Amino acid sequence: MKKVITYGTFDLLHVGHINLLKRAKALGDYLIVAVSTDEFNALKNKKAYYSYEDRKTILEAVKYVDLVIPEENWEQKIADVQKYDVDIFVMGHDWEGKFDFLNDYCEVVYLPRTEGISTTKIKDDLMKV
Ligand code: C2G
Repeated sequence: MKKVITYGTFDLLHVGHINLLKRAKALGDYLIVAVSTDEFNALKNKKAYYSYEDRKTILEAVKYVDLVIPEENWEQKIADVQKYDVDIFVMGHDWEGKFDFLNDYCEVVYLPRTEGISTTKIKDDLMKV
């Protein structure tokens, strides 16, 4: 079984996230999503609209996702890859190069982002309504 992992906040889930999750799953047989906790989001200077628990529940309902785990810090990725026996680490290409150190542990794949959509854009557009 080829296992894939990806990380993110995944707030206000949108087609950009779904496209990422769909392509990540297509690279293997089992997709793990590490969702940023509310505390870790604060470290990323992000304030999600949905709580960690709600973002976890929403992602667990996505057909491409097999397991959701908490992302609590920047340092957990190597341990996660080893703990879950991950073959491929996937992120959107806005992170290009940032996680190449994982190449010692698994394949690292950066996928093109979906243009024209982001959680920030959704929030900004709704402010204009
Ligand atoms: N994404 C995408 N297209 C978009 C928006 C997001 O492909 N239009 C991808 C991002 O590149 C990322 C994933 O969806 O791979 C989740 O995006 P965010 O929730 O914004 O994740 P981020 O805050 O970048 O957290 O340790 C890694 C961090 O936790 C990543």
